Amino acid sequence: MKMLTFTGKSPSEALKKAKMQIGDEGMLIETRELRKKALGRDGLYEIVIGVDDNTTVAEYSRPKKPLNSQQPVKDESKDVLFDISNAAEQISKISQVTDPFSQYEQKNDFQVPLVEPLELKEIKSEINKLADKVKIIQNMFWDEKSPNLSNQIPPEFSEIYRLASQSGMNKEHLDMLMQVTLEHMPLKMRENSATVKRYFQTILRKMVPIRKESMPAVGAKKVIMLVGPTGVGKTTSIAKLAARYSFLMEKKYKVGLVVLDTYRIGAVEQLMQYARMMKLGIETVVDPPEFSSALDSLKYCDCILIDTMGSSPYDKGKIEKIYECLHSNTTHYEIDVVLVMPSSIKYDDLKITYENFSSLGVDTLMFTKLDETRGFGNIFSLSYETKKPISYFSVGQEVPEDLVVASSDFLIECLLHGFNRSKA
Ligand SMILES: Nc1nc2c(ncn2[C@@H]2O[C@H](COP(=O)(O)OP(=O)(O)OP(=O)(O)O)[C@@H](O)[C@H]2O)c(=O)[nH]1
Ligand SMILES: [Mg+2]
Repeated sequence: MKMLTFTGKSPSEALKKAKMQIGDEGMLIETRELRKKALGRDGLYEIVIGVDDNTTVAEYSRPKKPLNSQQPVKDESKDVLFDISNAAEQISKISQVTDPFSQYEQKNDFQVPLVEPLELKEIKSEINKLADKVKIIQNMFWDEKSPNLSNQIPPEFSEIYRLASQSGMNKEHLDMLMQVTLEHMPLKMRENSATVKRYFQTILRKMVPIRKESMPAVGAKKVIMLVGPTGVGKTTSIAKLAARYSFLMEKKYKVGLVVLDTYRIGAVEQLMQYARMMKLGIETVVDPPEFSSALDSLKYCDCILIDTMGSSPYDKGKIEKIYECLHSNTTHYEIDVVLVMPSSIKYDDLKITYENFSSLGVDTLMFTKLDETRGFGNIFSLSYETKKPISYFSVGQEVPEDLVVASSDFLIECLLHGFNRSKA
């Protein structure tokens, strides 16, 4: 076997040269990095290809035979099993580049020539670059410019700036995020809006506080109280959670319900119906002193879910009643207070709502009606501002399926690309 050496700015380029001279007959023996790629300087790579002694090195012309009828490369050594086409794939993986000249594809166990020649790929790549430029130009006409940052925002950032500002995100948060992205993003990544968007998406994900769902250990309890304005979906969410904990998880938990909402005719009946359907214990509380005994009578349960009366942010009386219940709790159960808010209201209104309920010691946030909303920046901003983690999302009226355990991936996907049920 003869050893031939080829060099190039990348392993792919070296392989391309090899392919031009010896076709697909050789075997990739080794890839070496002779010089690292640095700013303003190309890298230098060397590949060693083993070829049969009889192979003549010449300008390569494409084999006439279809590849699927060619002989596979002989298996001479366990370490060098790749033919050149396979090697290209391997090198791409090693050097994290896409193979710019792979001219074959796998179909039904055979390698067949790709219909897409190199020139076409190059044209496609040029079109992509052009499309990116058009997108950038379009985005330069964004309506709102940041007074503090507009001079510094490069055109490649305009798409994410537009998306984020249209999402209802608080303006200060948006400017701060742009600043962080501009400061920390590696220069190389700024070249096109797709990589800028990916980087921005990663930063956003890291900034959303999320509470991982945790279930009680043997003997322990999970007690959750849902509080929030009227009509936001508290009772529906209690029903979804009850179904999730008692039937839908790997382990089935014993669930009990408590209703504090005895103000409204029908409020108790709404939850009673769910309790009957799922065969769950349910207790009603009219006055705060009854609260502890209601919890106590559900002590056989692993999870206790407490529904409360909806209170307008300006109705301090109802919030005080809930407060009294929480403070009259003589059991040793720790109660997780979940503030439920609709995603359809503006950031400023979410903030007022949060402030009004904060006296209850909010532990986590739950956002409902994501299916009725377009922007999700308000959710991002509220959780970022309050540092309160999000525990669940409600994405529709259906019990139990329209409940999503919170994740930053899901929220940021909604924020940048809109709500998509299939990504929940
Ligand atoms: N589209 C949509 N509707 C929802 C969602 N969650 C709840 N709803 C609907 O919102 C309405 C009010 O839901 P409830 O669960 O009664 O709200 P609540 O917060 O308990 O209301 P009050 O007890 O009156 O304060 C119902 O028609 C629900 O079906 C959701 O995520 N998306
Ligand atoms: Mg209710």
